[in-house]
Order: sequence, then structure tokens, then C-alpha cells
Amino acid sequence: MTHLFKKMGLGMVLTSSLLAFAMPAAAGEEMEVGKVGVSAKIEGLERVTQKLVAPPFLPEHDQVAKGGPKIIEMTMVIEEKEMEIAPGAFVQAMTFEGTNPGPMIVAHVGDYVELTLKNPKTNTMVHNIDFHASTGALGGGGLTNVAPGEQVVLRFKATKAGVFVYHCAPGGVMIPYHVVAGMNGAIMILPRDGLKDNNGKLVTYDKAYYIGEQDWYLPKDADGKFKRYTAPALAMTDTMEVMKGLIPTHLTFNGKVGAITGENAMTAKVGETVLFLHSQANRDTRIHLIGGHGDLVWASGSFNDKPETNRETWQIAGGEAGAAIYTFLQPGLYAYVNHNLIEAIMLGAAAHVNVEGEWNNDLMEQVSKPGPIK
Ligand SMILES: [Cu+2]
Repeated sequence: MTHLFKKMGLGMVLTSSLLAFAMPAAAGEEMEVGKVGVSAKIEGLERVTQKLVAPPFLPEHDQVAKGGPKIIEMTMVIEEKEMEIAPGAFVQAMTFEGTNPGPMIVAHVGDYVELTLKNPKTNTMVHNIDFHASTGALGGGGLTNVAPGEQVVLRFKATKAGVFVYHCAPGGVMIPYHVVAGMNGAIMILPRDGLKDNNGKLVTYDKAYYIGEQDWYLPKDADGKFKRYTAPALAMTDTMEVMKGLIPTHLTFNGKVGAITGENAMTAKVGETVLFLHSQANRDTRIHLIGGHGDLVWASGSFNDKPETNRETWQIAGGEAGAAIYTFLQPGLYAYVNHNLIEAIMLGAAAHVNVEGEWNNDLMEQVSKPGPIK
């Protein structure tokens, strides 16, 4: 890594301690766990390849598992890229599969998730992945450090049902830096027999959406304009100064202010049940569907626990993903927001759902149009 930083003229900028953080030990150097090998338990299990898709969509999946546990294989390519997160606001983003958030992965309890993680040599940094859904070795982070030009394969057993964050965690200050550069996503581990409502009854959804909320910390120049950089390492010192203030300059749902609005708004029909999955890898949030409710809410994301019912707003802790189900009863435009409304409207944490169908006057009616006070 040192030569990479030098190549970018950073030898003078980075302190030696920062460089030490930037250079985690290679996988396997530090711990005597997770050695390459074949576990007898997985022999004979069916292997399926999951084709990952860009959020807010989910990969094809069964809500109730068919057959026994499987090995679910997928590949993620790490992409360092410049992204415009709001008009004129550019970041040196670090991503799984080129999107913020990274793609949603779906498996069932008992399945094995087998990820091939590729860090192309065109990248400049060491990356890895910490799955909050997994057990051991820093969530897999200790076994997946890959330098540019390397790939690694990690397999873990899905033992806990729920929605969980995954994120890059390559050591020291690189952990928050990579996470707030966009390098996070989520995985949903469904119970084999599907989701259950508060009475233990099977509940299914007609469609599902994944919203990844991201806090960004963009440095400004002397004129108050957002600064633009040419590499993640070059943006680091300035960005960390903003990060230390803990107040983001932007909050996005799926990588760009307004990403899930207009033509890209979520859609539903009256009578349809929609599962909303929401992750925030770094910072607390609170989700509200303006004009609707959370019929069933797993704010912590744990499907082992009974969902709460009829919530108006649900809090999702930083480093956690949550789930909510709502059956739409009225047509029209719904706003799906972080209900700190300053964060929603002024920083960007808002999305839209367009719902088609017939209006129900019993639920709401404009009895008389706005007019002069009588
Ligand atoms: Cu990374």
C-alpha cells in the first residue's frame, strides 16, 4: 500500500500511524481461524448462484424456502468511483458493486452464504467485508482483506433471521472512512418458513424495496463550495475533519439526493403489501411513511422477534437494518422519509412511493376545497 500512497503524492500527507491503520495484516496472518478447507457438513448441499441487482430492488428469492439448506453463491466487485450525490456535490465513493448501498443479498436460515469478493487492481485501497449476519472473525472482516488485484472467498452459515448490515472494515480510521464513503449494504436472512406477523401467522409481501441511507461528509473550500478530489486517499484528510464534527453535509437514500423520486420512485397498487428494508450502517435514523403506517415493523431487523404493529415512525440504529410491511389502502404519492425532517428535506433523506388505485372516500375526503374564510 505504501507505494500506492506515494504514487498519489500522499507520503507527506499521511502520518505513519495512519499508514499503519491503512495497512491491515493480510488475511490469515493474525488469526488461526477460517483456514481454507472443506467442511463435511456442506458436502452434498445444492449450490445456487444469486444474481445481485442494484437497489432498491432485491434479487429473485423465495419467501418460504423450498427444500433444505443451500449454498448461495454470489460475487461482489469492489468499485472505487466518483459519484455525484447531489447537484455539484461529488464524492470519492467506495462501493460494493458500484452502488450505494451495495446490493441486497437474500438467504434463508440454515443456508450458507458464499461470497467471492474481488478488489480489481484499478482500485487504490485494501478492502474487506464485515457481515453483521455472520459469526466470527470480525464478521468475516478478519478473513477478507483484499489488496487491489486480489480476490477472496468467504463462506458463512446464516444462523440468525433478520436484516443485517454488511460493510467494509479494513482497520483503524479506514473503517469509518470506508463506511461513509458508501461501502455498505445489507443482507436479509428469512426464516425458512417465511415471515410471521405478531400472531405467528405467515405473512407474505407482493413486492420488496431496499433503501440504504447514507451520511456523507463533504469538505468545502474557502468560498463554501464543495471540494472535489481525484482519489479516495486524497479526499481523506479533509473529509475526516468534517466527519469529526458528526454532522453530515448530505443524507441520501440510495446514493443520490432524490434517487428514489420521480421516474425512479417506488411503486405499488392499492391492496398490495410492500416490504421496506432500510439500512443505516453508521448513524441513527427514524423512518416514517407519510400518509401510511408500519403495519408490521421489525425496527431492529430481527425476524426472530415478534414485529411491532401499527407504528407511525420506527427508529433504526446506526449499524443496523430494519424492516417494515405496509398494505397500501389509498392511491397517490407517499413520502418515505427519515422523520428528522431537517435531515429529510434539507439533507436529502427522502424517497417517494407512487400508488395506483381507487380512492376511498371513507378513509379520507376533502369535504370542501380551500376557499375564503366564512
Ligand atoms: Cu473498503
